[in-house]
Parts: sequence; structure tokens; C-alpha cells
Amino acid sequence: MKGSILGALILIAALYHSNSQAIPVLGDSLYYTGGDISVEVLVPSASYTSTLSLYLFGPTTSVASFGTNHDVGLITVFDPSTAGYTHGQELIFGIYVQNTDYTYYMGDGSRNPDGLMHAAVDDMGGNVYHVGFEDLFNGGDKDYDDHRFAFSGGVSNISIVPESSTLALFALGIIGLGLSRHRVHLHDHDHDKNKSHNLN
Ligand SMILES: [Ca+2]
Repeated sequence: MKGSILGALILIAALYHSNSQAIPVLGDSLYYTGGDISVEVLVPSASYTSTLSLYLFGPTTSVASFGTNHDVGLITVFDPSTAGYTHGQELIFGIYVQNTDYTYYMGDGSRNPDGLMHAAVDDMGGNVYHVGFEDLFNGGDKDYDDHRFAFSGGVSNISIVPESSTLALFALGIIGLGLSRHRVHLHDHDHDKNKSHNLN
């Protein structure tokens, strides 16, 4: 039991892992926390033009677009739940670079055509996240500020445990308790049997 409790604690710690830092975190993700999200186009440092969109994977479809990196100051409000996003789900934003016809996504590099991470998340505090994208195949100069956007509202860089997983953990705990009680009862039963055997 000690082992499984420790395992559960490690699991909880991993699920609640926060990447809250003062510096941009390459390959970090944003998760949906419900309601509207707000996206503002920040000043870019690239000459290329890209469109920022929110995607659903498997198959990949764009469910909302938030302007190009040159629409500085443009603010778009969108409710991801209208596109099927659920609480706790990773929000997969990506830039479609018009000049090269490549799309690069936030998060893990395996999603991208060159297998590299292309976005860095900067936790600004107050539930505001600045995300900078690198727009060149193979990572370019890796400064991750070619296309920059500010995300706020129903977003977080903390991965939240979905309710079903929390319930599963509780269920495992209850089963664990049940098993240890069962063991105690078996032990008592054996003890009684021995007693009665001795009486005979
Ligand atoms: Ca760059």
C-alpha cells in the first residue's frame, strides 16, 4: 500500500506540475480552463506573414483564426468549447506561414514538419501568457519572437487533472482500503479457526 500511495502522490504532483516561470519556456503548452479565451497580436520581429489559428488534431482542422502576425493590436475573443474543446484539454495553436506554406504548432516538436519545437510560452502573471513562434524550417535563429501573441481568459500553462482521472484515483484508494480491510478479516478468520482447532 505504501508503494501505491507514493505512486499516486507522484502522479498527482506530475499532473499538477506547473511551468510558471519568469522566462519563456520552449515547447510549453496552454490548457483550456473554460469560457472565452482572448488572443491579442503583439509586435512581431519577422518579415514573413503567418496566420495564427486554433486547431483540433486527428484529423487536423483549424477551428478559429486570430489574424496575422502583422495585425498588431488585434484582439479576438473565442469560446473553444463551441469547437468541441473540453476543460483541461491542451489548446493547440499554430501558425501557418504564408511565405513557406509550413504550419508550426505549440507544444511538442513531433507535431511540426521539422520535428522541432517552434513556440515558447512566457507566463506574464495574472493569467496572461505571451507566446512567441519561430517561423523558419529547422528552427532558424531560434529566438522564438518572429510571431508573438498574448493569450488570456480561459487558458493556463498548468495541466489540470480532468475530473474522471481524479475520480479514478479516489476509486483506486477506496479499492485499496477495501483490500486491506479484507486482509484483516481473513486474518481474524484464520485466527478464529486456529482457536477453534485448539479447542478441539
Ligand atoms: Ca527567428
